[in-house]
Amino acid sequence: MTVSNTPLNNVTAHKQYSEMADMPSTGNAKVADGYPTRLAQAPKSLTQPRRDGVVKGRQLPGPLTQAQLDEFERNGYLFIPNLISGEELESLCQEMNELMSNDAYRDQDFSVTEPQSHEIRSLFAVHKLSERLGALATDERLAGAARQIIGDDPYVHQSRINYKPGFAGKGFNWHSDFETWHAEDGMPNMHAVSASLILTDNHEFNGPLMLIPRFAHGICALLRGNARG
Ligand SMILES: O=C(O)CCC(=O)C(=O)O
Repeated sequence: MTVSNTPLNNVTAHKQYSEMADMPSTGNAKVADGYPTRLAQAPKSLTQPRRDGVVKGRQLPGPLTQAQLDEFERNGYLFIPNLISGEELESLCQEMNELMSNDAYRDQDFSVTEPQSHEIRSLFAVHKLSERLGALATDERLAGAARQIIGDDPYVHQSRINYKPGFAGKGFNWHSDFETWHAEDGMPNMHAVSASLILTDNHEFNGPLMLIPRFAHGICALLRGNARG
């Protein structure tokens, strides 16, 4: 069910980074940025090593096997076919389509609208716009996997639907999610994981999400003005 009139600011506050057990308070001390980016000049090496562990909660209970955690540790991603199927998949697709056809969501600061067709291309904060999608945030298949990877109770930093029709509309430039969260949201460390639910068929010709194996083991520093498009 879509909660179309949920005010976006009417939400319970989430645990902040500074409150997390493994984030010591710095008081007024200056802390060196472990992942400098958006630089004025090209650094000697554009890639920087990762300073945080990749899989931090191996010992925690959850849906991922040790072999899956190994794969995540090795490649920086894990692909789980058919995680969602049947009626559940149909109802999520229906919810996605209802959200996209809600005129009130066009040209909002939480949506990206295609300039030509005026169709919604991305919707942000969907765990607050939709109860159905919000429930996914606490679904053990996702939250449990996130807990095993980050080694901590997860919360949602950001959620979105990317509609990405094949052959039409704008694409997504190559980017690192962490680089964006670090530079734009102030996320200090790699203490987060992205989960993408692919709800429609993806082929190499209709705009699939493409990942670079082992890229999550480091970060690529960007020059100023060179952020994602
Ligand atoms: O779906 C895509 O191609 C890119 C999605 C993505 O990386 C993002 O929204 O940050």
